[in-house]
Amino acid sequence: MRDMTNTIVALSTARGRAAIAVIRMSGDDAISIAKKFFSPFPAQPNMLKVGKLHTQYFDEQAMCVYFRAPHSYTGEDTVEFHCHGGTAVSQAVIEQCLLCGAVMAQNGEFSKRAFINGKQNLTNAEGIIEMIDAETASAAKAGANLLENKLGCEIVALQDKLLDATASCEAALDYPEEDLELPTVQTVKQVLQDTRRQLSALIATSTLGKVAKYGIDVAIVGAPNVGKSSLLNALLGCDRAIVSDIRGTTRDTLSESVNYRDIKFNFVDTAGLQDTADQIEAEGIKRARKAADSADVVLHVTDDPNDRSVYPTIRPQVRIYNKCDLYDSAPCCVDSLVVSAKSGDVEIIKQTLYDMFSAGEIENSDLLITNERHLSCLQRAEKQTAQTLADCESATLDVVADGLRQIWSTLGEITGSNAGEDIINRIYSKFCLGK
Ligand SMILES: Nc1nc2c(ncn2[C@@H]2O[C@H](COP(=O)(O)OP(=O)(O)O)[C@@H](O)[C@H]2O)c(=O)[nH]1
Ligand SMILES: [Mg+2]
Repeated sequence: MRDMTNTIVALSTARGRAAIAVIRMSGDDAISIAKKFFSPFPAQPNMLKVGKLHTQYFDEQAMCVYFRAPHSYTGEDTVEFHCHGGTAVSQAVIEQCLLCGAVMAQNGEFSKRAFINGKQNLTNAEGIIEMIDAETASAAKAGANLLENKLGCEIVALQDKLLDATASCEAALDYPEEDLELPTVQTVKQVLQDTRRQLSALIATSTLGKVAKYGIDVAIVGAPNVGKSSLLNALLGCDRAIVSDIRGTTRDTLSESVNYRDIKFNFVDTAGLQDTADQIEAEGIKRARKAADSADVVLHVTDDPNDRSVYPTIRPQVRIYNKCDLYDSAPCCVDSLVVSAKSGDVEIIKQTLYDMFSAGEIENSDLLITNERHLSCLQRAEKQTAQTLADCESATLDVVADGLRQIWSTLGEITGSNAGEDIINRIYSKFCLGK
């Protein structure tokens, strides 16, 4: 592990031209280093103070605030300089910090120190990453819930009950003469059944969690010239794909996302499906099939009201009858959504998909599993719970106690109370520099 005793520095705001830049320094020497070139240094912590920041190249009018350990993000003494933005100023300030004894921080090192100093757990950290990466309100909300430690609290509560159960097993094993074995197994079974129920409920939220975090992948497929590309443009509200009445215009897949309400839709327009001798078109059709098979849902577009064909895919599909403007009265297609890409009104498609994936429930959901690492720990813990429940019937109490410890430890990987250094490093390396 990297030396935690040195003082680290990094730019915390985005690089490039901007109104201000924030440079953050954390560690035992942060305050003494800052005092060497910023004056007047703030008289007390947590207060921004205007002053002169002296660099090798120029003096900068800046603001400075410091936080005393442990009352800072990292849990260490921390200093922040709020300077003019742009590359040269922040670079000069960082150089000044380095000259006076700081070292460059690594990606996520401030947050990693916060973790090591007990200021945050791994789920908090992952919540921060999800919030920074969020492109929709629902993705940000899922991150905020993690940051608020909702999952962490639920996991710790589960772990507490498992620990109590383990303790009662150990008591029964230590004092066999008291004849505690039978009542202990009954209590343990109850705890395991409750744990299993809670784990299954958490795992079940991951379907909606995926929608909140990544959005819904939608492939648009169908015969040539039915209006797939026109539909994509209408769904996006912009002229993205080339539209023409020449068959085979779209040869490659074309992906574009759009937010609808608080959800991201990732649409893929594809080459029209037909028998073809053209090698490039054939490749396009292959890609279309692949896009359909990896989508969450397939829009099977047709311009023939009598077409009842089903697109061959294992994914759910919605039939879209396009070009309804060609008819005086729109034909009735019970099992299709009737639209006109030409008119641009395709709201019904987005609304149908939104409802199909219960996206409206995201807003009211308290906690969604959005992180694959969490999901895999929960699934592993659930398997171990099922096994330990089976052991309650057939194995000895020491085997059951072992099982309980295993579940406890798997759950601990989620919050990081029991995570290996490689996992911790992997998570924090995903952070930006300066976070
Ligand atoms: N009348 C009418 N024509 C449409 C509509 N959508 C597409 N078209 C026309 O159908 C032809 C093929 O459209 P395009 O989007 O390229 O179809 P694709 O091959 O399925 O991608 C073009 O001439 C479009 O202008 C529609 O809703 N109404
Ligand atoms: Mg097309």
